[in-house]
Amino acid sequence: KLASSELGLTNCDREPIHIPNAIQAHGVLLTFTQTDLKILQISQNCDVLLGRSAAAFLGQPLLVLMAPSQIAKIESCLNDDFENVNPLRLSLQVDGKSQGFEGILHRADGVIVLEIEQLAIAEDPAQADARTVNFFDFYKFVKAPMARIQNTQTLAELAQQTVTTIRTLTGFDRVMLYRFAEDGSGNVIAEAKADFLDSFLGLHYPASDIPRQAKELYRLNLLRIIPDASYTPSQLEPQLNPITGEPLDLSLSVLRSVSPMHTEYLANMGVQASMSISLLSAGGASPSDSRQLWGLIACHHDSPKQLSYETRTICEFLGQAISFEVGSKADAEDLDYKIQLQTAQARFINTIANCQSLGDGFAQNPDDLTALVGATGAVFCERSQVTAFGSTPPSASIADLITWIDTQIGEDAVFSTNTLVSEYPPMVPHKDVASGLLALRISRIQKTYLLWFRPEVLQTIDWGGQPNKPVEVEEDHTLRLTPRKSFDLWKETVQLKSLPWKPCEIEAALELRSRIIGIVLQKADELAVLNA
Ligand code: BLA
Repeated sequence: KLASSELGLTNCDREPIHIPNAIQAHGVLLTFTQTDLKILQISQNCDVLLGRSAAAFLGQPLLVLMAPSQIAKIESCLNDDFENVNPLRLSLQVDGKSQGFEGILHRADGVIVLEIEQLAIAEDPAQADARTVNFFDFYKFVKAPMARIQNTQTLAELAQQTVTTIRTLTGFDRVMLYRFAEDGSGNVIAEAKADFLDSFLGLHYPASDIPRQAKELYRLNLLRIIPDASYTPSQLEPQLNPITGEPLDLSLSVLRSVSPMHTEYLANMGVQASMSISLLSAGGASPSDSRQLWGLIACHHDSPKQLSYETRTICEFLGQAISFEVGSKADAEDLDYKIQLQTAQARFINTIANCQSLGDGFAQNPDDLTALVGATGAVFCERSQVTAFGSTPPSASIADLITWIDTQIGEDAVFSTNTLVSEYPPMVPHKDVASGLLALRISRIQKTYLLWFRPEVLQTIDWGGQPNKPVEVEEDHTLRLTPRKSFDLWKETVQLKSLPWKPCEIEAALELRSRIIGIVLQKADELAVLNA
């Protein structure tokens, strides 16, 4: 196990955050055996929250803690899952007074884990009648928000409606929707926040801010809550699970202690409480094609904040429903984009079919020429005649570029890269227009080429709000543990790169090539007939 002093920015992925041997201090965790309900491990803060030290519980039957009727409830679920009993309403004697708690059960490493939390008494909309929440109450809380969410048309509207809904329901100061990209980085695509906070909208952050193993836990456990990030962790006693001799796997625990890297991050942001709701993608039909973490609804509060089990369940439920909506809206937007490419292509083919030469055709409809693959500039080159449209590197640099492209291009006559300037240094001065290149060779003999260009990512991202000053940090802070510094780190990772070319854009280029060849051949036939 890594000690916290050994943790750094380079080994975040290796911190075993599922076995911290400790929990957050607002609740008590204990484990017991399934066969005789004897207590095996308990967190040391039982003396504060339950009024008795660990020694009073260890080795004892559950009866030391709760009434026989409650034990009977647990026993009724021993061979099943605990969904029907969660949360257990516990009324416990603490220092001679009766106190209300919520108990949450799950299984881990061959034992049963019971997590006990004090009833939340915050301003919690779901709280009023949550004590006796039943199906109808639950339905009441999710019905209207779901209808509003389902009525949205675009992904952007859906994301905005989602953060507004979650903020109304929970009262967090800030609620954001993060979307993960293929490379594990992410960005804030929607935000609902209190007026006194600066906006994080449009901010991008690198993959390392939510390391791989943390994402894996958020895939298994759909809601993560940190009610008070300045807590002192409470150790489990004994440290190892007596049955396995190993640390207890806390992957599914709601109280799991937070990585010190992350508590520092929260502290640097001035955030005291946080909650994240997982959004998963649909996943494929085969078991290996499992559901991936698509994004997170991330919530912040500048003072400690706890939510009742019911409100958390409602949030988790909404998260699952939103996952489905988000997935279908994202697919629909992909489809819309493909249709847009096809439409541009159809119009473009039509233009060139009616022109004397390819060059004329390109000159007549340069907008569709670039739109057809989502580029910002294009160059048509025939023999050494260069015609440029939109934002491109200077014509004088094209001949050398094509000589280099000839060494890269494959049998399929297409070559694409989103790191042109690092692969071909002469383009460095032109990175603002040509960080990405999609090249098509139409005819090797005629030396006919079509090149499309894209600018560096940093020029193209939509800055949404004003991510310029999300948080102020001391200059001497050595670790990059704030969204502000993360954003700088993310900028480093995308420097000299363009947005990647999508498979559908590369296909559109290849399709264009075969259509052009078709038109050229047809024109040649017509000429041959005329000349005969
Ligand atoms: C967890 N990091 C998280 C979580 C978020 C972020 C949302 C989920 C937990 C939560 O809800 O609080 C990241 N939060 C952000 C970002 C913004 C934000 C990017 O508000 C931007 C606005 N984190 C780091 C580095 C490491 C790291 C460098 O920045 C590792 C060295 C680790 N982040 C880390 C770990 C977790 C985490 C380990 C899991 C915490 C846990 O569940 O125990």
